[in-house]
Amino acid sequence: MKSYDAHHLRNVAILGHAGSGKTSLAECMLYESEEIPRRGSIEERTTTSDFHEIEHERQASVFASPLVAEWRDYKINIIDTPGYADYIGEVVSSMRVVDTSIMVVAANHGVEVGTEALWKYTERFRTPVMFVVNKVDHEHADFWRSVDQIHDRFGREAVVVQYPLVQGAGFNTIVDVLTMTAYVFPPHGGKPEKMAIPEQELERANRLHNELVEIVAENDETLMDHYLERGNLDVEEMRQGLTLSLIKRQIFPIFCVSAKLDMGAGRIMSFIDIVVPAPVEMPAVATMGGTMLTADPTGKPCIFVYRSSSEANTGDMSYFRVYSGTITHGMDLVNEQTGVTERIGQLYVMNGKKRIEVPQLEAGDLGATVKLKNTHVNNTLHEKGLNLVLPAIDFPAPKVRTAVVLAKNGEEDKLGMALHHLQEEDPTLIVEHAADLHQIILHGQGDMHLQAAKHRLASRFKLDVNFVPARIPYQETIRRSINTEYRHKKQTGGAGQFAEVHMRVEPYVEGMGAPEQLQVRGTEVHDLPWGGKLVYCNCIVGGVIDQRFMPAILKGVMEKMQEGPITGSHVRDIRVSVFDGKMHPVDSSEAAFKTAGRMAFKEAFIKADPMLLEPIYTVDITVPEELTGDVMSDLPLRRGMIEGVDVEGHYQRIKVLMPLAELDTYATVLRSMTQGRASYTSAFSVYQQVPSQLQQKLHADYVAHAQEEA
Ligand SMILES: Nc1nc2c(ncn2[C@@H]2O[C@H](COP(=O)(O)OP(=O)(O)O)[C@@H](O)[C@H]2O)c(=O)[nH]1
Ligand SMILES: [Mg+2]
Repeated sequence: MKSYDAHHLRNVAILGHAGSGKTSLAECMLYESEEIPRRGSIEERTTTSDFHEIEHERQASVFASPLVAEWRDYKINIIDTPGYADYIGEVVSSMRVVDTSIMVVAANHGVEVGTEALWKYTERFRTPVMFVVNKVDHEHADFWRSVDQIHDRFGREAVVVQYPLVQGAGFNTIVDVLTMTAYVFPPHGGKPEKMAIPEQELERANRLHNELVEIVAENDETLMDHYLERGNLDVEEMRQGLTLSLIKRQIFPIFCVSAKLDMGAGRIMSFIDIVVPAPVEMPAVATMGGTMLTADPTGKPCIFVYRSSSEANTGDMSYFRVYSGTITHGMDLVNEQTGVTERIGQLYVMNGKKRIEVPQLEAGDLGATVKLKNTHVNNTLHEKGLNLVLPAIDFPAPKVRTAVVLAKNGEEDKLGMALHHLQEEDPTLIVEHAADLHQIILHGQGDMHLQAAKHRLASRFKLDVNFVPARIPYQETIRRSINTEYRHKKQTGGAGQFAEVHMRVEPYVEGMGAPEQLQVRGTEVHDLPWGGKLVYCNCIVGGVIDQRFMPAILKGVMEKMQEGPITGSHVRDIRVSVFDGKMHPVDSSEAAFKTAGRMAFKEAFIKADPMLLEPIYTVDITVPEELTGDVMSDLPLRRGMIEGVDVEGHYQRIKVLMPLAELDTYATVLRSMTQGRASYTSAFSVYQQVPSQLQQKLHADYVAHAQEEA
């Protein structure tokens, strides 16, 4: 494949609700541009884009697939993205490096939840958008209803460029009101015959044509002048005007296709070539230091890595966009984040699992190379001597979690490495080695996302794992002050153990006074790694406990703070004052005092009105108006505390505080309650008291399992 410059490159991402036909459309584009000899289908599991086993099993895309089509004098880089919200990470990283979004809407369903969610991302990334209404051959296709919904949800800037002459089974003609031509397709699709628009359609076609011309003219003063003078715009003026309006998001043209019948993809590619902005026409990209990068092939070489993958088919690859300069095989580039110099080996463009070697990649292009050793997603690489960092992709925070356990022991190291790999490839998958919970926890975007990770562990890394519920990181504290004494005495064979400790255990609050009626000789304040404090006061008088045993007592207390008496959870916000005790001239030792310290603390804690705390999250739920009532009335059942409701277009946003214990199942609950039409984000907020009944139950469970000996 030859090298293309930034005037002859186009970068598009195909977006849309799951099942709208993105992968099928991409397949048509590859087939029509003769990139592939045969058109694959979802049903036969033969598309270029969905080549992973899991995608075949599910008959749906899981990964974003970089593809490439050469159409006339242009190279179109296409990233086919998955539609399910669970794989949003793949969409976000793709959108970061393309210029234009193609939003596919299925004519039989119209605007769906996914369409709306993805629309928000096009706003965030400020990409031009083309709508493609697919499946106009479908028996329930309603192109005009889809257009109405697009207008309603995304504004009047969405304008019809094409419409089907007849929908459903009889579909074979597209009326194009930009070229004012009817494209009539042969029964098996492909190349259409250009015909005059039928007489009876002319009125509608002319009206739509004029609407299109007017909106283009409105967006540019010079064009408006010409339009007013002549009552029309010539072809070149229309092209210029459309490109400018697309860039400024003042127009969202609507096209129609049947990907199933291969009717319409060619015309979409021609529009992409001629009208959709080239990388050079897009606004310059600012680096973190404020340097502006334009798609200049003679500029300083600079690339940004947006994706990394490890495939049996292709090997490990790093995917990047060239933001400036020209990248050639064998070039040395400095990774600004890791400081390492990487030699770029072979350069490729990808068509699904097929790698096509290219001699060079110019500014504005997308490409791949064999995985660079010390380079990760979000890294910027550039020529030596520069100092450029492109802004990182802002991946959405995880929504669900599960604990991972190996089906068989002995593969712990392998699992650790495999999980590291998965996280490297997919930054929306977060691996947490939760030492306090004794679990490895996987955080992801949804159940399907986690299941895909499990599938990948099995297929790519030959690791069999099970998912079990993630434990809740409860915390324990007390509400009352208690004095206690504990004597540890043991005679085992010759040597004995002896230590007696008297301590006061109190709830710690910021700014509290010194321990009453005790003489404080020293105070240590320990910030606990899990939050909260332990304050340790030495109140020993007359040397009843030797100074050298004081740290041992603290150690014992700390041991119990790590694994609290109520549920084995971390303990926080405690003041311990050791004020009396006894030693034995021979049998006292650090070990004995440590045990005495631990046991004294435990006994005091249990008597000091202990309280269990649980993590509470702020949950921000977005739900279609008509479902708000259902969602709101369900929240109290999940111990949700509603904080407020806001209106956002056709949606309502409910802000609610919810315990993590409930949130863990909420993704599934909300999906089934709203057929997937609601979504949420969540973030840790505070620790709050667990209801006493639940505390009693958790304590009983813990006591039944835990055994402790002094
Ligand atoms: N009737 C009809 N079905 C289509 C069309 N395009 C795709 N499909 C079917 O819709 C389903 C989803 O297609 P796919 O390309 O995987 O959608 P994606 O999830 O958006 O990538 C598959 O069963 C396709 O065969 C079309 O133009 N007409
Ligand atoms: Mg797909």
